[in-house]
Amino acid sequence: MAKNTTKEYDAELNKTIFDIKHQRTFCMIKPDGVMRGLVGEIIHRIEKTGLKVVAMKMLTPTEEMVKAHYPVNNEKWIVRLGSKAKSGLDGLSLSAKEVYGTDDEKALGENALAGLIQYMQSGPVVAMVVEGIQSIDMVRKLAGATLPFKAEMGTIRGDFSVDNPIVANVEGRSIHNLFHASEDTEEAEHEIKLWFGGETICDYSLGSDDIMYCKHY
Ligand code: IDP
Ligand code: MG
Repeated sequence: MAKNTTKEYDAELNKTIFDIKHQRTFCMIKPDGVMRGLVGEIIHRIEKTGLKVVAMKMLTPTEEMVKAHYPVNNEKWIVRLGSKAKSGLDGLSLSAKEVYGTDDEKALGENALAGLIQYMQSGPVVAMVVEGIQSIDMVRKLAGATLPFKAEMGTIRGDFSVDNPIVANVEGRSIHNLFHASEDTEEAEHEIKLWFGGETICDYSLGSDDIMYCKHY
């Protein structure tokens, strides 16, 4: 039977709720977001939901860090990048061969990855750890779809970017989509460790916690 008061929660359930409330994700304002002066706007959107920034820094990533950040040796992920490039042609009467010179998803993915590695080193980024209820999915929702021209209005990528893989790939660069967010728990753990390993993740309460939730942990 469902338990309906916090007093009834047993220790195990308490731990589950604690883990949900304190889920951590990694996100990053990419160089185009910083150079367009959107740092405050993007952080504001995260904070407005009730999620909490618990670590943050600005730096220009090295090639080594970018290659450690993205799964550059994962063929499945590279093919997925290629399929995203292809999906830029959806609804257009153009073929991948015509526009990109190939319709091979691995080749398209490798091409996109080369541009991505350059793009991520092209200026300072703001790296963050964000904590809160299902923060991984929440921050992905705030980000919007990878391809800006497909991202819903109301999302960071939808509201502030219009890039399209046809243009990006023909120009030999990455899609400029302002913002990165971990896709799942495995990515979040890897990225938090990579960018903030050995550094302090802050522990504090928000004033709004009292209003949003009934119980503190
Ligand atoms: P995500 O950032 O939404 O998680 P991923 O598929 O993990 O999307 O791709 C990583 C990044 O690679 C994207 O955010 C974007 O900057 C870039 N990218 C994705 N597809 C393409 C493409 O077709 N051409 C160029 N860059 C791309
Ligand atoms: Mg991704």
